[in-house]
Parts: sequence; structure tokens; C-alpha cells
Amino acid sequence: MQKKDTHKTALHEKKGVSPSEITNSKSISNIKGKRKTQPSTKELIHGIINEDITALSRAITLVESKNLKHLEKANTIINACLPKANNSVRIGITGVPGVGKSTFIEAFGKHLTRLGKKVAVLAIDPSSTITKGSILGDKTRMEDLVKDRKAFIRPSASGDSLGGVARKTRETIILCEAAGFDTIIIETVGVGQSETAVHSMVDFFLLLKLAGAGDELQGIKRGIIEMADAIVINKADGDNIKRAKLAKVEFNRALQLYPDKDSKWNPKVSLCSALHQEGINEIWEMILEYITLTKENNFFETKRNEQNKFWLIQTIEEQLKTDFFNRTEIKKELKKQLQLIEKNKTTPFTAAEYLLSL
Ligand SMILES: Nc1nc2c(ncn2[C@@H]2O[C@H](COP(=O)(O)OP(=O)(O)OP(=O)(O)O)[C@@H](O)[C@H]2O)c(=O)[nH]1
Ligand SMILES: [Mg+2]
Repeated sequence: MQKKDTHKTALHEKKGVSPSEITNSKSISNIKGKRKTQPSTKELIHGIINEDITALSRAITLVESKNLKHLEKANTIINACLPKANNSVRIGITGVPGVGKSTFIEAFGKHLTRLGKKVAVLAIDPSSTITKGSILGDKTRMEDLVKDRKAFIRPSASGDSLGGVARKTRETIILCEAAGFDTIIIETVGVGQSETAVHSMVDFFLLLKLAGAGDELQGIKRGIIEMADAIVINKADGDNIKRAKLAKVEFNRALQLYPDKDSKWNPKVSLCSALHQEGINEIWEMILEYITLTKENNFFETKRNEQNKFWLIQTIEEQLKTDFFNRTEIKKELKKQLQLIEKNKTTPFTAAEYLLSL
């Protein structure tokens, strides 16, 4: 909570004069209200639940902050939002730079808002942990979606580790859902382990691809194909259509080599042109089909439960690690132990045991 300003301001020094319209108490509190930089936690919760985008953005800023007080506030807000969260479809989208992720999300997102959906677009960008940049910095490719009142676009958080960034994104999902967003799209460019991180927080995972020259499967990590619920070949337009159709055949054939999924869903290959907005509805219909199937066979809920358990462990590990390495004593002793290792005077295991015993 912020301390109230106790010293008198000029606005109060009007004794004897009946307050004019601009200095009456209502206007004063209005002006003060606008001046107040940080709304209270309660106000933010109230705002989020009433689908106020400004409150949502502010709460996300708290989630992303490094300041401990902010993080405490963020936790209170997240806990209050939890009962309102979970009612959504979470979709992960990955693909190499230039494949058309932004163009696709713009077309797909617009399609969904036209259907009356409320769409939040978030991103996990491992490169931003180093450069502090962000893949959704290029909001220009999502010009229409940015202006859409039913859409909310948030550039990726920056942080020191993928785990940290991913945790913030997960918390942001909860806030967006509490603010009434029923479709959450999470984009990643697929560097490092970021697809795995995204996969572990979404219901449906979509891999965007380009038609190549018959070597479709080259250069794709096997794990990604295993994670994908759909492979969408983008830029299936103009001279590219024929190649895209061939690629579809080849991907379909390749997918048959993979074992059945626990979801009982057979991953599908689809063609689209994000630029010309073709094939977009088919992809949405496919996702709905997936949701129906997995809700019927309970996989949908099981998967979310598993994800929550995974994130519980993940968060504890992250926190323990941070706490451990931030302790002054450990910092000092670690330095010493590292020197001993350099001089071959101890082994990594003995040193670790000693440090952990502190
Ligand atoms: N012909 C054609 N071009 C497309 C299509 N989708 C995207 N493009 C073009 O491909 C280029 C890259 O598209 P982006 O949407 O920026 O790709 P991205 O995957 O977001 O790229 P990064 O943000 O760099 O990872 C742009 O020039 C788009 O206009 C499509 O369906 N057909
Ligand atoms: Mg992009």
C-alpha cells in the first residue's frame, strides 16, 4: 500500500472560498486518482475480473518484475485470479523465423475474434533472455489484431533463464484467463528448449512449416514432430501450392511412423496461406475436433493436471536454486571450493556435498 500524502497541497488551501468546479473534492480525488501510479492489489484484482485491460497489463508487469514487493503483489493477484482461470483453449505455435508465425497469428486471431472469441497472444522468446528483445516486438505484422478490442497482445517477458521466462508466461496465462480471454496463443521461435516449455503449458501444439524441396523432414528435431498435434504448411499459395501439397503427403507418411499418442489424437497435416487468409477456419475446426475428443476421453484434464504437477516441481527447483546461489555464505564458500577444484585439492562431489551441507 502507498502512504497517503499528508502535507497540505495548494488544492486544500482554499478556506473561506466556496470550492469552484475544478477544485471541489470530487475533482480533487479524481485528479489524485489519475496521478496515483500504482493501483492497489485489490483494485487490480477487481479490474482483471471485470476484464479491464489496463489492470491486466499492470498485473502482468508485476509478474514480470524483479522487485520482491512486486512479486508478492503478483502472487496475491494470481491466487485471487486462479478460481476464474482455466476456462480456455491454450494453443502453442512454433516455427522457424520467417515461416509466417506473426502473419498466421494475425489471420487466425482475427478469425477467432470474428467468431466472438477473446484472444490473448503471448510469447516465449529465449533469445530475449540475452538481448532483452522480443519476438512480438514486431507488432506491425499484427496491425489489425493489435487494434482489435477482443485481442490482447503481450510481448514476451525477458529474464535470466528460460525457466524463469516460462514461469512468468504461465502466470500471465492465468491472469489473461481471469480477464475473460478464452483463447490463449503462445508463440515461440523454437530456440533451445523453448518448444518444450511451450508444449508443457498448452493444450494443442501447432508446428508451422514451409514446403521445401522434398526434404521436408530434414532439419526438424524429432522431438518436435512428436510434440505436434498439427503440422501446418504455410505459404501454400501462388507457385508454392504444388510443393505444399507434396509436402503434405510426405509429412502424413512420416507421422504414421510415430507411435500413437496418449491423447488418441492422430496429428494432422494442413495447408494454409496466412497471407491470403486461406485454410484458417479448417485449422480452427481441427482444434475444436481435438478439444472435443480429448475432453471426452479425459485426456484434456489429465494433461492440464500433469502440466500443473510439472510446473510445481519446476518452480520449486528454480526457487531452490536461486535461493541457494544467492546466499552470501554460499557465494563466498563456492568461490573457495572452485579454487580448490582448480588446484585439484578436492573433487566436485566432495565440494558439492560440503556446500549443500552449509
Ligand atoms: N506468400 C506468402 N507469404 C507469407 C505468408 N505468411 C507470411 N508470409 C510472408 O513471410 C514473411 C515472414 O512472415 P512473418 O509472419 O513475419 O514470419 P515469422 O515467423 O513471424 O518470423 P519471425 O518473427 O522472424 O520469427 C513476411 O514477408 C510475410 O508477408 C503466406 O501465407 N504466403
Ligand atoms: Mg514474427
